[in-house]
Amino acid sequence: MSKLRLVSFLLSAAALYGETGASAWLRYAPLDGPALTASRQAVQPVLSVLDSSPIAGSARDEIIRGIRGMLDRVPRLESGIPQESAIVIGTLAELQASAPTWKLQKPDLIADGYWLKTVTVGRNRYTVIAAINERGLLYGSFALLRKIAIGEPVLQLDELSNPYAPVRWVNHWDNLAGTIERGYGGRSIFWDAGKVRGDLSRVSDYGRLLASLGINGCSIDNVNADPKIMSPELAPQIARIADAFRPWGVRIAVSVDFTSPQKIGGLPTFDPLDAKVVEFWKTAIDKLYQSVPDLAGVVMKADSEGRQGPSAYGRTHADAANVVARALKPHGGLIFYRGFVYDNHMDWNNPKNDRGRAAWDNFHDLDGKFDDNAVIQIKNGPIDFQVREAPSPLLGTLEKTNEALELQITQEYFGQSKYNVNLVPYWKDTMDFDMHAKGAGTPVKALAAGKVFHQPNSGFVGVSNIGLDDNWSGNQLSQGNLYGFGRLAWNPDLSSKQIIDEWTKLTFGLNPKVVDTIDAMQLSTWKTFEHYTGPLGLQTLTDIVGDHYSVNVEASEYNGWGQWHRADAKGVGMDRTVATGTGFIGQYRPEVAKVFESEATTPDDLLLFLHHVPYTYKLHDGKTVIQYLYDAHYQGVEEVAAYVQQWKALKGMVDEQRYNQVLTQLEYQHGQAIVWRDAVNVWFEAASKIPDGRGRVGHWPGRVEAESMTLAGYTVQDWGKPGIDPRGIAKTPAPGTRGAPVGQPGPPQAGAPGRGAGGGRGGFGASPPAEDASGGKIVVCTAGAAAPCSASTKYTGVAGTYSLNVEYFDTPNGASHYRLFVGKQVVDEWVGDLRLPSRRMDAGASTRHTTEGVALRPGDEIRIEGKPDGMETAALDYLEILPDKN
Ligand code: GCV
Repeated sequence: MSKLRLVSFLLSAAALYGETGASAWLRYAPLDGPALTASRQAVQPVLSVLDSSPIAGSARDEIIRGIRGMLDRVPRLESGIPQESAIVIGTLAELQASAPTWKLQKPDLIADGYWLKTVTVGRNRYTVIAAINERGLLYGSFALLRKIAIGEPVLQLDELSNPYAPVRWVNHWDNLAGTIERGYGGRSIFWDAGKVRGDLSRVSDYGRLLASLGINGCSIDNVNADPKIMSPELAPQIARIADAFRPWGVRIAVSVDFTSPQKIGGLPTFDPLDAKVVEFWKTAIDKLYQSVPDLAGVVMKADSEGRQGPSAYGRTHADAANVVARALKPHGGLIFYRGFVYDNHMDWNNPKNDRGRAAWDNFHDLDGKFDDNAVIQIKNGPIDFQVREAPSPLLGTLEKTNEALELQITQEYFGQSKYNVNLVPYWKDTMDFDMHAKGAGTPVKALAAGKVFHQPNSGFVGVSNIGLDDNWSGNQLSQGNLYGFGRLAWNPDLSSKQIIDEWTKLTFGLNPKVVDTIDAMQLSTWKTFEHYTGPLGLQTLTDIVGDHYSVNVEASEYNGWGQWHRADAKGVGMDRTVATGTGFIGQYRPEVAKVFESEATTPDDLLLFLHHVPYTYKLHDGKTVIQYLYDAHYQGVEEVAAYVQQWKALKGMVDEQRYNQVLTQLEYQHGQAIVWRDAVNVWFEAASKIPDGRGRVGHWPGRVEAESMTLAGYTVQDWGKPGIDPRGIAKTPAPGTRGAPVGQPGPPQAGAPGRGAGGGRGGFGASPPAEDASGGKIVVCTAGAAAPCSASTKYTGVAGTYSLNVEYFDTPNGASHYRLFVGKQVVDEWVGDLRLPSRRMDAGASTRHTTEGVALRPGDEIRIEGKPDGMETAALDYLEILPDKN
């Protein structure tokens, strides 16, 4: 065995034992079998790079790294056109100069695009990576390596790939302190304690990941911008980030605060039409460009969620965007002005109020008033990245303005880093939606890319999900969302299947069983998540005034944030029709509005997003809405349970470290899906008073409520009766109470997980909703660690082997210790030390511990002992005794 082979062998053996996920989809794992043979035949171990730019240098290093990793060969570097078979990287101009006889021409190649072309000259075969600019060379190199890694033939290539849109950016909501708003992958790779980090090696690693997807821009600070980002002392530090990204062709942008002229410039005003304000922006932007000459531009959030904007002076969003656009113009920079503008203090009692209308209401009249380097950045849905929304009508409205589609890669409302939800099918759904903006055939993707109305500065922006965690995104699988965003931004015509399949192969290897299992799972996760969190367009029924994670059916109601679903005793859904509702549907072009206006033609999965219907309303298949809600939640749980089993079947085929991490994640998600199912179903059954036709809701086989067990030290806490908040039941609210939510929600806190107290029964400080606890009650141990508490029950079923599920509450303020006994024997023990998003004892903290294979006989005593820690009370919800599946 050669030395190199030995090294690769050891590396691959180590890889099977453990991978951290740090290499993400750029693992370049050694190939074997036919894939290795075919690629070794096709890929020449000689490389010549005609271009001398640093970006082409990255391409060169990447090709060497990739071939070395996958094919166990170290390519020899040559210059010019080698007289032997080789990989040749060069711009078309360079290729034409060095190899005029090849007559390489590709008139349809555009900036950043690449052409992979095999040229045969005599006995020599050249794999050519051609482009018209440096970035194209890098992107083409990554494309070639991707093909090799996923086992595609590369012997005879003739493949042109141009980017679908010029703008392919990621935004970061990183705070200068180093925290990340809605970030679940650790602290910021850019910032720490108000400064740019000393060690930016992760930034350059990240640049490499972005470049592999063709992403060419990255904003480095939160859109809830800290005015200090414009302070002169930060400029040279920001320049270091730009330096780290530059070899990867990624240009940086900064998010700026609209009040900067006042807060940083010391002016008495930030009125965009004031001459001094105009001067401030010009000078400040000029200074930034002195430090970062290739700055891509700025991002701005104004008049939104407590941030000040042009309305302070009666000015328009166009006035606001243009004052900055004009400062950027001489440098070729763009401003991304966010369309996410709405009033978060709306009167919830007024049935005509609708946050969904806000983006269109704010921007459609301004079409044509924005400068040509201003881009309106529009979230995919009119509310806020919910599990399913109709596409924002504003996307189909602007004809004379650049627009960009904003997607959220970070899973704020999708279980954060705890759940496995692949968002590619969701994004595809939006991107392919025909807005009929110019007759049929104008899908969102084409509008966002500026193809329909010929806007040159358009494209796709994703709110990124990465941080300093080894695996980037807080878990192994969420990396697939960054990958998917990048691939879609490059080519939204790719299918979900193709993108997910590529990612699976790159991330977990080519074993067909592994690939088929993960592909099928990832393709279905969005719908699974929808089933147990927000079917029929209900949106995510999550704690929107708290952690945006825990189930909390009513958190969206009775407050000004406007994520209302208006479920009451008779029906559910937002009436957004023109005829009787908020008129939102009228914001679509007539062809789309016609479909949405009628309940009969609205697709079932958007029904409750667009209509208020009685619980007995029949869906297209004849099932009632209420029964569908019950069934979907049961279905979602079964689907997650199946993921656990499917993943277990991959044991030994995925390295142990990632195998175990994913298994733990899926098992946890299964427990949470049950919590969601029960809370939502119990709430709707209580509200509608229509029982589940299949008799499941409220009847859980094998469940023993903790409060009904024999308790020693534990005391019972009663969370009340599930159902509609009295504010929703009151027919005529007392004078003066209309529109006065309890505890006005505050603006979002940078880096904090919620929006302060108020609204529904959510928010910190408020007691958790009754349906968060099985039976509305839990038991808590307040005796302290010195005197553990216990809850016991006598087993009365038939003898056999069982799984024991203990549902307990894991809060961040302690690590309680649990022991599970059968008779005198300890059959399991564990510590409640998960880092969950939930900050209080509620559904988000409710956690399931499963002990499989426990032999039970009638009369056995099952005892759970809980030892509290810190502020955590070793609280228990229930014990469940279920026949063992294995
Ligand atoms: C950066 C939602 C999120 C906020 C985010 C905001 C936005 O409201 O909860 O954290 O703020 O969207 O997109 O500006």
